[in-house]
Amino acid sequence: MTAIGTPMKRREDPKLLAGEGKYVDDIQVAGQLWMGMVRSPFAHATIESIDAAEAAAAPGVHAVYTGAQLQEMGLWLAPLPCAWPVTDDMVNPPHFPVAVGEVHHVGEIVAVVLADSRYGAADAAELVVVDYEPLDVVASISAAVEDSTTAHSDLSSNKAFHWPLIPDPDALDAAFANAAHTISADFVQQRLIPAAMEPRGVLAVPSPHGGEITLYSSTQVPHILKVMIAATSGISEAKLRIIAPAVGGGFGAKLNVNPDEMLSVTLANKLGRPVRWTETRSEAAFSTHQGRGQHQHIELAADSDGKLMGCRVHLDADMGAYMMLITPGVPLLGSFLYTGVYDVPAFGFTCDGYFTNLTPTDAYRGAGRPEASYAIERAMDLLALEVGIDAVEIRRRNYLSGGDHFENLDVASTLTFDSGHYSPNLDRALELSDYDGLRAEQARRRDAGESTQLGIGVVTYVEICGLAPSRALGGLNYGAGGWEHATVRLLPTGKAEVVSGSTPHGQGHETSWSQIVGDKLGIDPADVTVLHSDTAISPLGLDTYGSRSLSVGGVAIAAACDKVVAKAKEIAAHGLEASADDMQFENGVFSVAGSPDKSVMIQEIAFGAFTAHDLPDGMEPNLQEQVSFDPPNFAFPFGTHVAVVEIDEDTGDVRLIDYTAVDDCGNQINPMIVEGQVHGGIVQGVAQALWEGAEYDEDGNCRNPSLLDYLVPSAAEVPSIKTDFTVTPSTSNPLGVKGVGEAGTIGSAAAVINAICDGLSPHGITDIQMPATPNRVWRAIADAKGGAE
Ligand code: MCN
Repeated sequence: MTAIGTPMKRREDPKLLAGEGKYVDDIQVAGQLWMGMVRSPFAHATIESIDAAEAAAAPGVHAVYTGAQLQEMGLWLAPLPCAWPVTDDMVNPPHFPVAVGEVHHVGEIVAVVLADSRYGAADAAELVVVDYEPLDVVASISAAVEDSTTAHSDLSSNKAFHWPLIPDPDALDAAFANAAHTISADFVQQRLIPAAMEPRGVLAVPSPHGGEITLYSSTQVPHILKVMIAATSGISEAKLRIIAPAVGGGFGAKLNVNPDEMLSVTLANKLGRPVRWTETRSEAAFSTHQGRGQHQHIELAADSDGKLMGCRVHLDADMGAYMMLITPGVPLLGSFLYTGVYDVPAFGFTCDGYFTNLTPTDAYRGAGRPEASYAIERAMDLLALEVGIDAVEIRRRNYLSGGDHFENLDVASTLTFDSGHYSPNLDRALELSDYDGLRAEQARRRDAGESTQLGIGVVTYVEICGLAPSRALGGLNYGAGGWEHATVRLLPTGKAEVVSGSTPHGQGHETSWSQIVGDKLGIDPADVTVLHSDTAISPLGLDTYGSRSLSVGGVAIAAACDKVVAKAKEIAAHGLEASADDMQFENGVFSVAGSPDKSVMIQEIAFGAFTAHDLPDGMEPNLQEQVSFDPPNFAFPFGTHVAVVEIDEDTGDVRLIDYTAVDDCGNQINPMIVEGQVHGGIVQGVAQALWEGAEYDEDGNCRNPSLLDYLVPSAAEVPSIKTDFTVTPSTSNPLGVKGVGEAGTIGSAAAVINAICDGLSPHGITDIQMPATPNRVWRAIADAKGGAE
């Protein structure tokens, strides 16, 4: 049977497409109270007084609580958690679900109203009168670095941590001292506002007899949430059940422990009534963490042929107002990838994290890795210009291991890549994109002096994913492990049930996992039920992020199937009066080697294991096995992308007209899902390059919080994407798989900006800040021509 590798349609989709998905907001319970959040309109201010009398008296209002009152009620043992204190001396100001004394970003909650209806709660929240004393605001990374104003009044500096990774400082200095060519560049990774189709929402329901709480949350991380809420609130883990029902996308923004999650659980527990909240779109721009937010400085040293000798990187990273779950770890996730797919003998990376009075940052598709890929891939184009060779040639000359297939290769003295084979991947991308034809068309337009010029951008990215080895994560001060858990049951009727520790929210796990189980057990994938996203059903798990679900969780499922088959084989051998060593297993049938007529189907064994009438002596009944898989290494997918843009030189308008992606995620379980993941990921990176970016005024107000101003692309804005794949199996897991959930995003922003800069290179333009709006592009052209007319 070959379900693995077959492009099966996602079994999840018909229900979702028919509108039958049950999201948090669809779940109604009797007696529920709605939370209405009173949010700060100031980015930095002291709270002088709060008058909630009118709100409390409004119809349908049950209570209004300020932060101080909630603390007096003793609801929290500790502030909201940060699970990744990257250094021992990292500064981490307390972050309570409701502010006490001082607010640190626009949208921070200062009081919470509980009312009988959603709109009653929202209306009453408007009646709460808060007297603020505004304070000076740190509204950008630059202002934070300058440090003359601090984002937290009780801190003497905005700097939260300094994190160095310089394996050999002398070698790094020597590389730059002896280089024939050096380049130095600064890039801005603007803040991005995640915009999953389903906004975040919570519903906490106490059990009728009290003492136990079920939280329905639109989250990617029910298991992590359970541990963190228990640790922070003091409610026993055993009394908490977290359910992520249908979740309409997350993209990293639902990987957190949010004020609303803590508030709903602790208030429901206190009041004995269900408590709920669903964010509005505009609230999401303030209340849900944002992505990126970095200033990058990168330097490359190369010999006269353009062979890299050294790479030096410094980041100033915007934490926003507080450290959330993995805020400080995000920039470090990229730290190991600043040398890209290139053979760089000397490497150094430092990162300073800074507080600002803006919404906290945290994981967003790629989390640290698109940023790294952007810096090195933009810098490689600059090096090509400096050396005077083509963007393709500079890459080819520098690929790790010269493009030959390698396994377990140490990279820049930082970590070991599982496998890579870059040149064939590049070759396929050049062929599929008709690179030579594109260059010819570019030359024609240039010669003809056409107003619409062509730009071609090439990147070869690498990603670190499959987060992963618990020891390695511990070495980075991460507060959790990286294993994943799976249970596989063969039920009495021969159908299978899988309990998965990962938590899908658009990635098609039910389909992929049924393919793995179908093949491994030799049954029809349609006979496999996948259970997940409910901590009562799946008590062990570490959830979905970092493109880990297949390369860690899927592998755990495969291993659990192997254990089921091993046990079934013993039962089969017993029944057929043969030795287990002589048993063969193929397509769900056990047979005795050399006696094909002596056979039994796995479904029959399943029933026998259930009745337990005739099991081998000492064997436990039932066919149920579980595995916690902790891989020995991360997985490192890679790929080459070619972006083609048309630039209207009169208006600065940039159109992405063609995009080719040749990715390598090792062996594939479901090529159709893989392709969909690549498409979505690419569009997210293209959006950063061309359209998206949170803009703030000097008072820390977001100027484009609504989807009218914040330009999330639709299918109409992107060309159809040409995809193909090379297959370089991972050595980090027995399935040979690498993750793909973020891969498209890792290279695409750089590919698009490389294309724009390539198109503008005749003007001497070497960089355009993201997003490359028509205004920015037009101004760059005008400046290059000698000043804006
Ligand atoms: N797959 C495969 N073969 C491979 C690799 C993956 O068949 N070699 C399949 C897997 O079986 C799974 C899917 O592709 O069905 C994604 O697997 P994986 O790469 O392991 O990623 P995760 O499932 O862990 O998903 C997380 C990843 C992340 S980190 C973000 S952010 C993201 C993404 O997935 N957010 C998404 N993709 C998203 N897709 C949707 N629709 N919505 C989001 O919020």
